[in-house]
Amino acid sequence: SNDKIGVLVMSYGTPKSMDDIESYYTHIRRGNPPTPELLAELKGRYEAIVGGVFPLRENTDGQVAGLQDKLEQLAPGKFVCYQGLKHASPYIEDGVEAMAADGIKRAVGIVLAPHYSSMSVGGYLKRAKAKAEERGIELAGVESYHLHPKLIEALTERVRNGLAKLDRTSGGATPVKVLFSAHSLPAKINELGDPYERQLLETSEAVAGRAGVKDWQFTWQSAGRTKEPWLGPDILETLEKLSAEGYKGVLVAPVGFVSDHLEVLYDLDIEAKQAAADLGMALERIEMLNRDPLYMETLAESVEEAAATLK
Ligand code: FEC
Repeated sequence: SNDKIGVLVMSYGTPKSMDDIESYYTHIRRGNPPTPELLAELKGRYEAIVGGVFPLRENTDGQVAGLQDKLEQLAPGKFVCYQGLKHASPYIEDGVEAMAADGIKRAVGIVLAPHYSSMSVGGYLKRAKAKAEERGIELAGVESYHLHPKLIEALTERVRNGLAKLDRTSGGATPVKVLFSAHSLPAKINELGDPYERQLLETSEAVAGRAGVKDWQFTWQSAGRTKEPWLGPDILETLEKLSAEGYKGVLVAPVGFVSDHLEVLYDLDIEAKQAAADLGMALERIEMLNRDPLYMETLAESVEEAAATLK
């Protein structure tokens, strides 16, 4: 057996290639293939951003490597990281199998998303725990780290830099609104007492407070293409309102995401930016965390804390 603690680092996953988009989308839709229209629309969005590379893969690889380095500094020889993806290979279950093959008996599961929802992080942890149990591995899950001081510090720095950039690119346009955002989820989560919305507001408030931003609000983005109601208002609706209220500049801070990927590079940088321009507003977005050292420390410290609960 292996005395090291396995760290299952979980992320969303992205297609391997343009030809792989259909099977990836089918997995997201729990085995239901998308209609030709939906598939064409998604392919169009990837074509607009990728240029042959799916950035989420490289960013997740970098985050896993960065976390391993940070854990090695904190506690030499104690932890070994494995990757497990929700919708692509290596899947969450593959990551647990790899730990089992290495003789790992104790593990921590952490998701590259700071806020807990039963429909997001809860789903990842459920799959990880089920497989770990089957393989006789004790696994402690990190549910959220949305108020970790180093995460707040990293985001605060990005909001400050983003405001300076917006000021430069817009020629000092005012007034400016800071829009915190995250991936929408079906509205029914709130009836289930889900902490997702509350945690997102807590992160937004903490960052706005530290950055000295008074004029901010929270909005949703990237709602799914299904008939059920999703949490709103959506960012495109919010932009229309802001324009009607006389705003000239918008800084988007997508605090629910930690990486450059489709939902940021397309939904914000292309779609929302164009919508803002059509409404006469300048729009910039904060830089994503990717492999930021403060984010790596946030993850490493959260892993150590969870590891302390293992038998
Ligand atoms: O760059 C990439 O290749 C992947 C970008 C990507 C990230 C991401 C994160 C989250 N999602 C969340 C929830 C949902 C729900 C549905 C849903 C659907 C999609 C589709 C694509 C997609 N998501 Fe995603 N998501 C990313 C990509 N997501 C593509 C399918 C087309 C579309 O609807 O746009 C709806 C599923 C259904 O139809 O039933 C729900 C949540 C996150 C943030 C937390 C996390 O990272 O896990 C929540 C990145």
